[in-house]
Amino acid sequence: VPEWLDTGACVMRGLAVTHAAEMIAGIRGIARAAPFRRMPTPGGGVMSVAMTGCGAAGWCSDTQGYRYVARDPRTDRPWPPLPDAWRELACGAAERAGYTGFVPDVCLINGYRPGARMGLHQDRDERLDAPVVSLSFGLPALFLWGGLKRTDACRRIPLLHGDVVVWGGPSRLVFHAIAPLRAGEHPVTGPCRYNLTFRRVGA
Ligand code: MD5
Ligand code: FE
Repeated sequence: VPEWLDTGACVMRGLAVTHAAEMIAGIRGIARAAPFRRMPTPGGGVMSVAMTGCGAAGWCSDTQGYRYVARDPRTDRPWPPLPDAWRELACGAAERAGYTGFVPDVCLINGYRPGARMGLHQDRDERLDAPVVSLSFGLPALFLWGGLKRTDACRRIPLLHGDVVVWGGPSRLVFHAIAPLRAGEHPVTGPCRYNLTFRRVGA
């Protein structure tokens, strides 16, 4: 049941909960081939969130900036394939939110440990005419959802194990952030939160 946050954006509470164990096993398999890593930022820092990914390209940050690259810079190998079952789950979630024909070609996987956070940003390195589908697993996070201007006030939206969010249309370029993860233990993930975002990068 989609719960609309704004035009184009909705949360479907618990939609992915039955897929959690299998998807977390999948994440661990991907991480064996393309390890989680904390990336440098253009500003000279290091991200507190650890990242990996799968599909046609992977998102990278370094001193040069942000971009998608076809090979993992750490291994010089292609990213692991995007599992068909993941693509179908993301496509089905987008469809429930009214986005028909969404075919993601990448999945970015964020790993949060207690204290990890993501600063206020927009996602604009992908195709902006496609939605982003986000799945959360493990420890709860506080999602801060702003507006189209960096200075717009943020709403605080908890994201829990199994929640699915779809952002598209007028909500695609909204500024957003994740507050520092609070310490805890989750029965499926342990002291960790995973966020998977499905996106379209290619034609
Ligand atoms: C997370 N990840 O929980 C968040 C949730 C990211 C990121 O922000 O870029 O990896 S996904 C939130 C998101 C994605 C695309 C658009 C919008 C939100 N939005 O317009 O609000 O690790
Ligand atoms: Fe984002």
